[in-house]
Amino acid sequence: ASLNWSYQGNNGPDQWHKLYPIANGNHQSPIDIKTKKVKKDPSLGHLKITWNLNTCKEIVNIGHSFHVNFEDKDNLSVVTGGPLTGNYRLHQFHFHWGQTDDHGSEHTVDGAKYASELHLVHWNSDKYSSFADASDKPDGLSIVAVFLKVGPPNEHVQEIVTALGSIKTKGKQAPFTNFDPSTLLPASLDYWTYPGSLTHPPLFESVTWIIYKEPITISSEQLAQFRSLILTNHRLPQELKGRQVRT
Ligand code: B30
Ligand code: ZN
Repeated sequence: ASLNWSYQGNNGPDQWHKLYPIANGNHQSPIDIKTKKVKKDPSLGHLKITWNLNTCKEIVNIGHSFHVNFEDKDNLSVVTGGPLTGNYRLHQFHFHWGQTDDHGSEHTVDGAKYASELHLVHWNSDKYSSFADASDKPDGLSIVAVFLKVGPPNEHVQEIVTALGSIKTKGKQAPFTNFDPSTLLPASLDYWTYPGSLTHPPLFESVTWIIYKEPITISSEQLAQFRSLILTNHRLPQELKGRQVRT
């Protein structure tokens, strides 16, 4: 069902619960990460990321954002290790941003907002047969998140920004190939993890979040290009409701 939720106005985030009651659930995302309350867990291993640039397929304007979609019929691009059991296959990535450079990330760190946040969306291919099948299961999805702070232009983000020129209106898509998303990762491997949800409808509580601590940079001009699609597309932090963030 194409139900008309939005980021602003009468169908904005504070109304989502009317059509999606899970919006008030116990495992909603994003959250504010309170670094003093994070639990050090020595049993958490390194995250193992194997992304193959040949699986990158197309870029699509979906109205409230744009997606870069990946071929996910086999395990060529996967994340495993860390908090995860088994292989999670890369399905798509996208960004969130705000109307001005001083906010736009979904997760916050001790209340601090970044200008943007990258989400690399993976599904559990050991247990489920597709993204759609996995997306409402408690162990169905894992999303790797990277914060972006304003700084020098990012040459890898620029490849994406340049492609936006060919998908200016909702529903448009263009080939986007040979892009290696690991060029968008920070140098440090340190991450936080917690159990949460999709950050917009259908808001399923199916996500093992993995959030890199170190941000990458994006320029003010590049953010302005994101805004030429939609002004803002982020949800505010939700209640932790007893969940534990681990590192
Ligand atoms: S997020 O990464 O938590 N922001 C969905 C995926 C990721 C997030 C939020 C929602 C999702 O699955 N939405 C419904 C299905 N999608 C297709 C898709 O592949 O992902 C349709 C859509 O928005 O319009 Cu996004
Ligand atoms: Zn997202």
